[in-house]
Amino acid sequence: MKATALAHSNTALIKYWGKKDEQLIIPMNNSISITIDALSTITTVEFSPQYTEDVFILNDNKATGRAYQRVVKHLDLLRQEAQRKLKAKVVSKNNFPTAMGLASSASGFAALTVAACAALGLKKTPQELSMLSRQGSGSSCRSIFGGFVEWVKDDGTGKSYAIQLANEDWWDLRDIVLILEEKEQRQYSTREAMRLSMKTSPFFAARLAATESNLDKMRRAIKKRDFTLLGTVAEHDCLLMHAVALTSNPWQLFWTSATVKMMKLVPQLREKGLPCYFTIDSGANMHLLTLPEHQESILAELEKHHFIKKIVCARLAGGATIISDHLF
Ligand code: 2P0
Repeated sequence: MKATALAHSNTALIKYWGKKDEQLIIPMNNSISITIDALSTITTVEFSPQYTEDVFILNDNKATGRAYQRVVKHLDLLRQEAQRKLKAKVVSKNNFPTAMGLASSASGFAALTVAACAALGLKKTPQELSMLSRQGSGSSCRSIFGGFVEWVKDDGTGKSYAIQLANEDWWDLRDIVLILEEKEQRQYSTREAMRLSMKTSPFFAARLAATESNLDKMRRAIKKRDFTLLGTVAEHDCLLMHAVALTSNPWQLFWTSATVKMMKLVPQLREKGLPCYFTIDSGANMHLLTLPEHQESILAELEKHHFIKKIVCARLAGGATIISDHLF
């Protein structure tokens, strides 16, 4: 009863921000993302009578507190599905430092769901895996799939899961991940920030009203491989999400001065004839979206700016998969 899975992180082009159901993690709006290869998690799960309690080891450290509790809760959900009671050992490794302020819950919960279901002998379709993963961490339901992915808030029957809009070979988009701050400086967890935004920001409803049309534009941009449309809409939706966060009570500002510097640089790069657009999640770091033919020139420009701490170049990746090399 042991299995190992590999899953990649994803970058939201239309953001998930606000839950209709906090327990089941049903979002207020559909979201669209790309699954990217540079940030990934490998997780091995083993269920065995030899374990007297669940153990979770992340990047060689035994997890405790909230991180541990979230994993145990997710294992409980999967055990319930399989009608098993065995405790598990979970060993997980990110190929990027967790403290870098980059999302690890998406790749983390997708890998955990796929590995644990296989270890429990649960035969699940990708759609079912996506629904299970969603209950661990919302954005992870998109990482079950590769390429371009939409998380559907409700399929008409009350079910919420991700679907693939196009696979990773459809369009060679590039996501240049700019590490601007190496330590997370958040006052609130993303989960809490989302809750505060929904409860208190007068802009929450306005963003929600704009989202249907932005989703339509994004689907069209992907279908037609229209980079200007994709970039413009992604940048706009990112700013809508941050405007909501900023106008919540207490207010949430995820950017640092380095983020703002970088935001101002992006239109200047475009004026120099380098097509690129930014998107930012609930942190200070930035994703710069571009096309392969412009990547080298953009990197040469970015090298001039020493406030950028690290650059990770990503391409689109496939969905979460079982792999044969176990971590223990
Ligand atoms: C997204 N984020 O669409 C948005 C944009 C952050 C900013 O999904 O509470 O860690 O576990 O469902 O999935 C991060 O939220 O939150 C996220 P939970 P999650 O990518």
